[in-house]
Amino acid sequence: MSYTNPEIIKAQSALAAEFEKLTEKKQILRSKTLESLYGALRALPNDQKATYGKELNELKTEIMSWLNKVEDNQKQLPPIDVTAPFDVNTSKDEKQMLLPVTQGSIHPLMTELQYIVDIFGRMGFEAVESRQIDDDYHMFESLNFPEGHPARDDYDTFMTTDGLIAPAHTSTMQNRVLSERKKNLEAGEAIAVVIPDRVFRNEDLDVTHEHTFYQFEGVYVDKNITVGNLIATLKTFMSEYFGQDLKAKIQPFYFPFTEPSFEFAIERPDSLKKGDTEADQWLELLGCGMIHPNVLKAAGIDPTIYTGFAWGCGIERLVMMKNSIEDIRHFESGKLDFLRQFS
Ligand code: FA5
Repeated sequence: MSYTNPEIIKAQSALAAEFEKLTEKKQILRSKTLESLYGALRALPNDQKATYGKELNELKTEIMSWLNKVEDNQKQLPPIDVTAPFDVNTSKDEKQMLLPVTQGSIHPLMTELQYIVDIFGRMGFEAVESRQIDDDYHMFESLNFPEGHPARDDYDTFMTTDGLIAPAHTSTMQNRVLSERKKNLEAGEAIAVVIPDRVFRNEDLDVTHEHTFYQFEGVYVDKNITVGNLIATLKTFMSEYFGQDLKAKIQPFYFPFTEPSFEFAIERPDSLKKGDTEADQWLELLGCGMIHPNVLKAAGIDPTIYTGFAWGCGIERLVMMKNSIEDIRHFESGKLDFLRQFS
């Protein structure tokens, strides 16, 4: 295939070289080179998207043809007994291979998660994965929720019989990232981390509430950090993510691990409007605030020298806003007609 875009031409030969070296050939679909081309597509002005996107699709088709070729070469079909009655030589597995197969695609939440991490990467934030099982210290104690604190009820989640917890928020990672990176501060550098992962809650389900969903946490600490830095960071992210300036509202809230604490909401599109009251017009996207001095102390950071902010944002709700998706439960439904709209 011949391409005209210099970026795609360069990526094509880099991908071909990468493909040559891979033992697990399918890994080529996860190549950073390919991902960054998709990242670049999203960042392009609308009038350039069509040409670039067309070449990118052609490149993807070319890569699929490399994979198909490898698969064909690997297929060693056993000799057929032509005298046998119909089909007896075909094993169940082989029959499945003969059925028409449609190519799968990356789940829209994972594509968006990657995009979010890319944006923060460009803003100087390092990405760290959270975890799907944790302990009471990280989920509560280190976040200034002592035993018996009433706000623990807001994070009602699943527990194993021996007391391990399926985290209800990505804040469960705050103490770890702060403790591990306090040396950055001593070296005169800020701590700037974004932490995406799956979280779990005992929740009444509705169009904007799931029991299992994705969040990304942000943690930033340095000298002289203020609420102004927090708001500027979130607004920069939101306008980059949505590609436009949005009507946003920041209102006071309470979290044990931030002081002051806020909720950040943006105006709901019509498809997500619930009713006519003022509160119905807004969709809460994230919780945020200035990291509580006790949380900094628990990580060995002196709150009289350093200050910082943190936030935790629901990824499904962001994607819903961007694509006017009316029900959060579509994401986990496995409905192909829903998923195909994103491939
Ligand atoms: C928290 O989870 C805090 N950890 C956020 C935080 C982090 C505050 C750091 C301060 C500093 P909250 O419970 O409000 O806060 O959830 C944060 C976001 O997750 C919500 O704004 C929403 O976008 C999303 N979210 C919460 N519950 C659900 C749910 N059941 N289904 C889908 N998204 C949800």
